[in-house]
Amino acid sequence: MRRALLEGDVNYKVARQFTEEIRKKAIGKDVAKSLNPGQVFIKIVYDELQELLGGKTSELDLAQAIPNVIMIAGLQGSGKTTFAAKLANHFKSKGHYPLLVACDVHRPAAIDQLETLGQQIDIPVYSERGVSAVDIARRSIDFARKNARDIAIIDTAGRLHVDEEMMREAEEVRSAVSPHQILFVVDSMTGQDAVNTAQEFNKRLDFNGVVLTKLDGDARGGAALSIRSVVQKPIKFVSLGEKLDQLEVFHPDRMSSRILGMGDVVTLVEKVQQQVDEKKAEKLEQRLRRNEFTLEDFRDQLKEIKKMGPLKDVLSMIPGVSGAVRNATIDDKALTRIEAMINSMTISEREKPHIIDGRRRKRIAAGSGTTVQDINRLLKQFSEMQRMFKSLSKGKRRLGVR
Ligand SMILES: Nc1nc2c(ncn2[C@@H]2O[C@H](COP(=O)(O)OP(=O)(O)OP(=O)(O)O)[C@@H](O)[C@H]2O)c(=O)[nH]1
Ligand SMILES: [Mg+2]
Repeated sequence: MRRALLEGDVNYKVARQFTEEIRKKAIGKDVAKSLNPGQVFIKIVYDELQELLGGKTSELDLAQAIPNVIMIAGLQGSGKTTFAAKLANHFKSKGHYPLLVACDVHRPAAIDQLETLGQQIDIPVYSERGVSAVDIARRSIDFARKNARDIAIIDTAGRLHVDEEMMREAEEVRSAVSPHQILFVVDSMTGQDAVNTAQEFNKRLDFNGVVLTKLDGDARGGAALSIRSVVQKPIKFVSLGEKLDQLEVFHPDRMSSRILGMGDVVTLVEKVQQQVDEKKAEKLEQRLRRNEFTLEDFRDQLKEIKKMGPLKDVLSMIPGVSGAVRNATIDDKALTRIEAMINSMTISEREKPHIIDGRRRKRIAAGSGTTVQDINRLLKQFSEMQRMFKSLSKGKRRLGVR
């Protein structure tokens, strides 16, 4: 599990702490009759993830002041300007009158970018050219007051790396306008680095909350886990695309589902859940290889699958399958029916299914409460399966695989 977390960009210290916590909680835990140990374990992991992500949703509180000042900070390209516009749009849709403030005076096109975004969502942008960031910030507050804008969102300049000049400028802007909220924007694709950057910004600016951007990509959300627990500041929003309405309030419970739903952690949990006796599996593999797979082995396999819980849950844990399975109806009774049919066979019938003639089929159907058609179908499927194993093991031999 720790390895899976590391691969998912979770900081190593956080991963260690997390697995230790899970271990403590899982060992000695009573398993309710209606659940199996695997399900209980997943629940423990889910709860712990949610706790690590902050427990409950942390709303962005607005102060009584007019205007409310929200300052945005973060590295270059992290998505500050895009987020500033998204946030303005978010407040507008809740009946507020935001003002965007262009304090990135270092990159020539930065002001234009914010102005273009402002136009798209019909929100004014305060900007001045050839003036320092601090002056723009200060004057924008007056402008907001005079123009009845109740929230000022200040977009600041980013740098490629944390550097002294950028930090100083951000600190100056902060002391000039005393923001009610400072939000730190971080690109969730930056993985482990995100934690270091967050720590640096937190040291200098003591920000109030975190915004994770680019979660629409294949970032695994590990950054979210690490930042939250290393800097102890809540994640407020997640940004999920370039369109200005692709912003979501951060919900720890949904994020833990996302992390679990990704398969990385789940595959490991699955291993715990399967509880397959390795020796048994090895024996089975040998039988398969020697082409001795019988209906009896088949029945044992079905039992293993059933042990893992409802078939739908089992399937939905396989990465990539979950979406399709969620809406499908899967008949767990089918497994029980097959088991009943095999149980009604004699040992020699299970080992040599070809001896099962019409009379025997009738007897097995009657014994298992099924029909002759059901028996026909099972035997046909089983012989197809055997054929498949046969061709698989032949193929392996040809490829020189043991
Ligand atoms: N896919 C995706 N792209 C995003 C997201 N947020 C921002 N972007 C893109 O990332 C790039 C950088 O975003 P900006 O908002 O300009 O980042 P910035 O932090 O203001 O950058 P600087 O001002 O140069 O420091 C742009 O191409 C955005 O369209 C997001 O949530 N998802
Ligand atoms: Mg920008």
